[in-house]
Amino acid sequence: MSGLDILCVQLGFHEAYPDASTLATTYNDGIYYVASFVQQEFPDARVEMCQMFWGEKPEDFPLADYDYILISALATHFWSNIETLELIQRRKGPGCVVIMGGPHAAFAPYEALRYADYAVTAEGEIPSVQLIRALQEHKPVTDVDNLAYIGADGTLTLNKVTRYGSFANAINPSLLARAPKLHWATVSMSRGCPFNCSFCYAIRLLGRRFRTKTAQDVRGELDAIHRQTGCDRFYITDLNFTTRKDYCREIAETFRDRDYKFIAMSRINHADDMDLVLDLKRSGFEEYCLGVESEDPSVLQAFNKRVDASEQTERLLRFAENDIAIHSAIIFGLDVQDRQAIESTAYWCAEARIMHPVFVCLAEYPFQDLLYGARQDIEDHRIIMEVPTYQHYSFVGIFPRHMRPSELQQGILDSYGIFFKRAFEIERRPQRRARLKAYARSVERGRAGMEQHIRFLAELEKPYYTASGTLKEDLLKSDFDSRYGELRSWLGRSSRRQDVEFVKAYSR
Ligand code: B12
Ligand code: SF4
Repeated sequence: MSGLDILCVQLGFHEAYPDASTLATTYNDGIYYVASFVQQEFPDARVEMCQMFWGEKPEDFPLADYDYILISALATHFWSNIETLELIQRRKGPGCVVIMGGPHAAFAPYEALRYADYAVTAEGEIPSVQLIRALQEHKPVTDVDNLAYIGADGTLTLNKVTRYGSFANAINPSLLARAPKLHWATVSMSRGCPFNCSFCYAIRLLGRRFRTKTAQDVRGELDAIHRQTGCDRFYITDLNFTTRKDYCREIAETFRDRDYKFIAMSRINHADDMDLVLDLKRSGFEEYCLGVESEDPSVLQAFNKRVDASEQTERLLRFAENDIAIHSAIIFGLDVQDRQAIESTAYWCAEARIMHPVFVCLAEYPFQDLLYGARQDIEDHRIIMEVPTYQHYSFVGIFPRHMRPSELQQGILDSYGIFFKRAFEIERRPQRRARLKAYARSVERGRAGMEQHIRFLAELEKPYYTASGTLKEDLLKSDFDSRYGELRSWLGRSSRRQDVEFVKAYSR
């Protein structure tokens, strides 16, 4: 398979709706793992990367010359770059195959396939290689794992879901050769998470089996990225990094002699083993992104979080006392959360000394139950899709039953004010106050987008709420049905909801 020309594209954010949180990353690692693996399996291929997060544009690449164009996107990236996707369609060579992967292709393959020949609906390395091989050898694609495409009969075809046992893939640092100064380099050390939180789309992408790379391989990978980019801060994208304590100890030991800093994702129970937290801290693990979600027991129960709400505050305070900075998404939008509940949760975040709460709106994809037999709490008709703010959680993307979407968005915006006011009263340590100030600045950068979204929502919601602010659900549903009824019937013909093996593999 010599001489293949392959372009990998990461679609970027809409300029009016940036990801302004302190965690905004400088690249998403998924496409880099796919590109690195493809390069490794096809050593004679020329694999290039176009990173729109850094301002690179597909039109600056010789689009007509590529045999394959691989595109990665979240929903917000997809709907913010329709023009770019159309441009790729126009300018690509006649034989070029477009493959789309990442979260949006996984959860809305029917949208991805408007601009791509194939969509990959879960882990992408092995399927990409299987697909390119099959196409190069003129073989059928029916056996390619995790693949979605429009079959000869015009229906959406969903191939089998495969969860892989181990993975030893590393980012090829040459793909980062044009990187600007990175504030984080994103990498994965493990994949999968054994929990099963109701809203979690992550386990649908990467599975519930927890698998790790060897600590030595991780060290080699990070050192190579550091040599290439100079970056010594790593964002570990693992779904639940602290799943296995022995692995954490090994990683801590492996990086003891390095001067790297890490942020990792974990669950709040990590606070129960302060010995491990401090051991990791000695190797640079000073920040965590925790799935706190709420302090409200009814919210936690609704999400199947399996944590004791009464211990949330104490555990968070333990992190603060040990100078560990906690980031967390705080989810609003459930029926039990009225304005008063939103305000007290925002205040509680400061009291519990979370350093970077991100107030977000509950979000879901439509048709997940229909297509995959997956749990879906928000009905199709209540989801606001096909806009640049789609699944960008800082922006309300649902029609709540108990308040207008614009009110919820206002509540999200006001939560930051409530949080910062109380946090500055509580935090005395200069380093923590400086962090809070920096965070307040990054939140400010997102304000214009939120205000713009409030205006958008206020127009959109007008027909659908009574004067007292209750959702006119029948009207909303009948409008949705007339708009998407045909799409739903078409998707219904591909539904895997009754396919027991498929459903089991999809959620596990
Ligand atoms: C870690 C994480 C973060 C981190 C870091 C993200 C990063 N890498 O830059 C933080 C906290 C910063 C973050 C922020 C956001 N995130 Co996030 N995040 C995740 C999480 C938990 C893991 C992502 C990850 O990197 N995994 C490891 C890599 C290896 O997996 P991967 O990216 O999925 O890639 C694999 C496959 O998808 C596939 N693949 C990917 N691209 C391609 C391309 C091709 C061509 C092919 C064939 C395959 C393929 O192959 C890859 C390797 O197997 C996911 C859930 C998940 N994926 O499991 C959510 C997730 C991706 N995030 C999500 C969202 C919405 C966001 C935000 C927009 C939140 C917000 N502000 O509203 C921001 C956007 C930031 C950004 N830079 O894009 C949503 C996306 C929903 C959607 N469909 O659009 C997800 C799915 C969360 C969820 N609902 O479960 N996130
Ligand atoms: S702990 Fe996190 S990654 Fe695991 S299922 Fe729950 S939300 Fe998903």
